[in-house]
Amino acid sequence: SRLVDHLAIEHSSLVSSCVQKIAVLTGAGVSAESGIPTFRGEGGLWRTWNATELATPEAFRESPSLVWEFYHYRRCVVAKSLPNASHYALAVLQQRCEQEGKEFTLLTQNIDGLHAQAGSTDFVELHGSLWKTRCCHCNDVRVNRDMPICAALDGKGAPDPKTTDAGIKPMDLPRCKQCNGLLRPHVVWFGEALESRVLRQVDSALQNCDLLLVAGTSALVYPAAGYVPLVSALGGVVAEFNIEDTPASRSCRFKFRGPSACTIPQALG
Ligand code: BJW
Repeated sequence: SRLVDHLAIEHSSLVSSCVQKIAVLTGAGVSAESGIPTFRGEGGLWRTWNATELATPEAFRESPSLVWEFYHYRRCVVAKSLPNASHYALAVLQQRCEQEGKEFTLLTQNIDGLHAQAGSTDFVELHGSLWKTRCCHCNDVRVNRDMPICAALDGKGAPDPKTTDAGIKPMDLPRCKQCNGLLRPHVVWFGEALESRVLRQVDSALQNCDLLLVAGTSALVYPAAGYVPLVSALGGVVAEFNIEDTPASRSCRFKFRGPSACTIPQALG
């Protein structure tokens, strides 16, 4: 569109001249065109559950079997998905910034790992990873790409609302190789704090940030929801890529409306 062309010109001049420090914040919308449902949009339901209702420590305490079924399903969906043009364009932007001696940090709320698959490096996973587990007993964190992650989950996790819950006994759910404690996905649920190492990386990325690109997030969930107003208040320029307005939009100088797999490559082109 003409708006995008205009902003692309603005953007390239910004990136090539005065911009020295760039941060990117991504959310579920950037993976939507890879076939991964967002939380608050269409496809945000799993069985009769709103996805965000299962992303809680309470849900896991109440039914570890149900929550593991949900994450097993999502591992299956992501394992079959590929990065899209927005993931690739951000990986290229990182390379370009590094060649030009600019500071670049990608902050993602997504747990799917598609940025890595597209070639991004050293990015910060604010909400953890679908491909890591943590022991509820000894806290051991490790990468786990086993499919299925345990025998009892084989063939389980169907999203259809008529599906009967598998009701897997805790002893048959994923268990820790060190201490046999119950494993959980190494992700950040509501009410849980982000890792302090992650929060330090965010602080350092946003301090004196000249340009923040924010893509595919509803900007409703804190602390990430606070990053756009923060950068804007500190004098940085914010550009938003989303199919619709969000609470962050008012703090954004540039708004690229449309699917991020189109708008990000076009704007960064
Ligand atoms: C497209 C598109 C396309 C679609 N192209 N765009 C301050 C005030 C009020 C509350 C709090 C606060 N501080 C903390 C809280 C509590 C809570 C919170 O924020 N609640 C809000 C609901 C109000 N936050 C927390 O609990 C956080 N912890 C914390 O802050 O600790 C300290 C603390 C604790 C307790 C009290 C106070 C302080 C932890 C938050 C963890 C969030 N976890 C989840 C699950 C992760 C694991 C998993 O994936 O299963 O993270 S919830 C879910 O939401 C997930 C996402 O990363 C996150 C954000 O969602 P996202 O990515 O924005 O997706 P959607 O679906 O919401 O939006 C998609 C967007 O894409 C839309 O805008 C579409 O338009 C767009 N889109 N297609 C471009 N093709």
